[in-house]
Order: sequence, then structure tokens, then C-alpha cells
Amino acid sequence: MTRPLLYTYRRCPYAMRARMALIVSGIAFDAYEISLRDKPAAMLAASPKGTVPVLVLTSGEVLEESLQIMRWAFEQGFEPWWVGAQTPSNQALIALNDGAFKQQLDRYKYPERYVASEREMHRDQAVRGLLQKLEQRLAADAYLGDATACAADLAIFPFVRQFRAVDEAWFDAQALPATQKWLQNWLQSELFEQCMKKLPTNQHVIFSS
Ligand SMILES: N[C@@H](CCC(=O)N[C@@H](CS)C(=O)NCC(=O)O)C(=O)O
Repeated sequence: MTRPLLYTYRRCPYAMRARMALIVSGIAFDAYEISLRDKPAAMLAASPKGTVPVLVLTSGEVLEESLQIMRWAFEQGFEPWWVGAQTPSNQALIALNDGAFKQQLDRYKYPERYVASEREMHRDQAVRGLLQKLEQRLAADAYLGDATACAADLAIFPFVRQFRAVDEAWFDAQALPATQKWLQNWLQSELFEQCMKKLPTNQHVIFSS
């Protein structure tokens, strides 16, 4: 294998942040867009837990957590973006995103899988939790790396995108102007466009951004 191989899924926010870290870091990699219902045997052999993203390095080492993949990518060539995410406040935001916010997002997005009558409660808890903290940070600085972007922006915005997508008009009407602007900037960025490039399913391809 001459390039690392990323098992990925286009709409997965964890896979999005891994793809963006690889792209920003200028790493040439191959990609395999999986079907969640029919995961490839080679991926399950490398990473039996069966979640994407999974990055198989040319050494054979397997990175099977999105934050691990981001860290590896940035360490190869764009370290300041990783360092910027290591501040206590950014670490706290990432932990909140991956923890309580992700749970609230799922309960808001998929009410049929949880308690439908509690949907709005979870939505509002997400606003009072991660989103208001983000708003405070982003009202002061355009990015989570202060004046420049960092890995924390990439780690978090794909999840805020999903949250907004549940009811865009509702999200855009909330008093979260800095967060709304930050999200729109990322959604319109060339990096996000490259990361969302459509790939054929169940094929090993060269990812060219
Ligand atoms: N902690 C993992 C979470 C990854 C994850 O949950 N990915 C979802 C897709 S968004 C997945 O692969 N789920 C497996 C499935 O739905 O079968 C990471 O950060 O990489």
C-alpha cells in the first residue's frame, strides 16, 4: 500500500472531520466510501468495532477513532492546528460536543428512536450547553483557534451542521449570531466542499481534493 486508506462515509460527522484534517494537512490518501448496512470485510478485519472513520496507515497501523486520525494528520504537516485545539477551553468544547451534545443531537434528530415527547427538551439543552458556550467564544474570536482556525473548529462544526439541518429556520432564528456566521463560513469553505466530494460506494479510490 503506497498511501494511507481511509474507510469513510460521506455524511458521517466523525468521518468529515477526519477527511478535513487529512486534506488540510496535505496528505495524499486513498478512500473507501462504505455502505453502513454492508461494511467491507477488510475494514472489519482492520477494525472490528465497525465504525467509520478508520485509517489504515502504510505501516499497517490502524487508527480507528476520528480524533486519533486528526491528530496523526496534523502531526504530519500542520501541527499548529492541532496545538490550537489542545487549550483547556477547546478540549472542554470537544468533550462536550462528543459527549452531551451528540446525545442531545441524536434525541432531537431521531425522536422516533427515543422519547418523542422529550425532543424539544433535548434541543433546548443542546442550546444551553454546547451552543451557548460556542457563542460566547465565537463572539470574541472568529475561530476556536482565536484569530485562526484550528482542529477544534473542524472537530465540532460537522455536528452543529447536523443540529441545524434538523430545522434550519428554527436554528437560524436563535440568538446565536456568531455561531451561525461561523457555521456558514465553514459550510461555504473550499475545504468543506473538497471534503464532501462524492465518491463511488464500495470502491477503493484515490482521494483527490
Ligand atoms: N468515536 C468514533 C465514532 C464514529 C461513529 O460513531 N461513526 C458512525 C457513523 S457517523 C458509525 O460508523 N456507526 C456505525 C453504524 O452505524 O453501523 C469516532 O470518533 O471515530
